[in-house]
Amino acid sequence: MNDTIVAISTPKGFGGIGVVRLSGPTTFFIGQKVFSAAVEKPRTVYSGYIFNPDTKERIDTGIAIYFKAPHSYTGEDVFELQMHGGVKNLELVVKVLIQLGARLAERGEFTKRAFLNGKLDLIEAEAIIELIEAKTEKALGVASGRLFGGISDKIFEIKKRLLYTISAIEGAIDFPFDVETLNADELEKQINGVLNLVKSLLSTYKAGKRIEGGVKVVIAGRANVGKSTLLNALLKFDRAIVSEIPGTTRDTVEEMIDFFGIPVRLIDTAGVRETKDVIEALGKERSVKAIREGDIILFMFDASEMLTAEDRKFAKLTDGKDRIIVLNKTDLPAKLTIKELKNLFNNEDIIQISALKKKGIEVLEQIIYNKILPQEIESSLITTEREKNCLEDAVRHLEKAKELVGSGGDELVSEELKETITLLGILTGEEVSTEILDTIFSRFCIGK
Ligand SMILES: Nc1nc2c(ncn2[C@@H]2O[C@H](COP(=O)(O)OP(=O)(O)O)[C@@H](O)[C@H]2O)c(=O)[nH]1
Ligand SMILES: [Mg+2]
Repeated sequence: MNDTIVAISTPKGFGGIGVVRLSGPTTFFIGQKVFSAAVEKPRTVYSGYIFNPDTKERIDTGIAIYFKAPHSYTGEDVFELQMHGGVKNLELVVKVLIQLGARLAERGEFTKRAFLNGKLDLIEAEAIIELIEAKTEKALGVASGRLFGGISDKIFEIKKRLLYTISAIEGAIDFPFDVETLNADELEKQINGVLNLVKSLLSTYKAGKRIEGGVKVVIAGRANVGKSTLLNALLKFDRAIVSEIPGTTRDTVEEMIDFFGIPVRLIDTAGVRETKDVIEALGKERSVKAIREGDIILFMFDASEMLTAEDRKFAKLTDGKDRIIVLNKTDLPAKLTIKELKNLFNNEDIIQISALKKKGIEVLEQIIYNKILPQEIESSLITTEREKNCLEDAVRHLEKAKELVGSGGDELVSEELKETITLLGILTGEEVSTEILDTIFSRFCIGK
């Protein structure tokens, strides 16, 4: 990190304020060169104008703040120029700073430097992007919990307990007469304690992923059962085209909604109908894909019609998925009863609605919510697959360690516990590879 990076840190567009940020060794030298007032002290606001030192051309007025290493976001020298929130003025200032020797920052490079300088761990760094991208208040809450160390503290506690156990085992191995040995029962108890902590963290993944990443709820069923009508009822405004002619929903229609705090992508699929119509066939393919990729399927039936072969085809398509059976058009005389459906879908949630008359929608919403988040959510959740994989590997090593207790090979137990510590180190980023780092920080925007 021996070069100085620069980027516009505010979103591209017109706004009240725009910020250009520099970080790296020559930051102060370069920043001061383009700013009219002498920036004498760090962490102090100076007002002045920004200019091109070569041409003496004034670009904008604004304020400058200098953060001296290590007391900055990145842990390096940082210089911030706050100007008017235009596009061209900010771009020109960046151009001038690049001419003075700075380099345009890569995506997430400021945060990457902060991580590499120990300002935050990898979980906290990832929480920053989750916070920026949060689509609902619940998602924001999860991201802030992680940013403020909710997960990192738990990992630290787990590591501390593992180190204690390892030192007890190894002390007993190296100094058998001086150190009280841990008997097998005590050792197993300690490993179990850690195992439970890791497992409880792991169990937060489904909720964490769903709240942070969102949930795909797919409305499926044969043509004309009322899928588009239900989509509109759930969206609370008319979005999809509703028509009496079967097969009018040609494509999948998607809409992102804030579903009681959870970012939900609602997807209305076209009916899977045997047809020569090319567009409809295309829609059909997409709907099969949507069902496959959906987290939760609302599988709809028409109460005013007998079951058809097509309904049964859908039953196959949605089998094994997390689904809710929805019996629609219950305002019409019944030809398909809930009893018949119950026989077909034993032990599954079946709910009766009238999408058109908006009856039963609130109950359906409650059931969808419970399907998305079956348990009360905890305060600290893991949200990424990377975290999940690390913790799953940790569980495997801890279970192996437990098996080895009492076999006389305490060194082997200790080895497994050390492996667990390594995995936790990967999780918080102490032992992480550059490839993983690059993948994580490339998700960020430039200037962050
Ligand atoms: N009576 C009644 N008609 C409905 C209901 N839901 C949908 N419909 C009608 O059924 C027809 C097909 O609905 P649509 O939403 O386009 O079905 P899709 O093909 O599954 O998307 C339209 O004429 C809707 O007005 C309902 O609950 N009751
Ligand atoms: Mg439709």
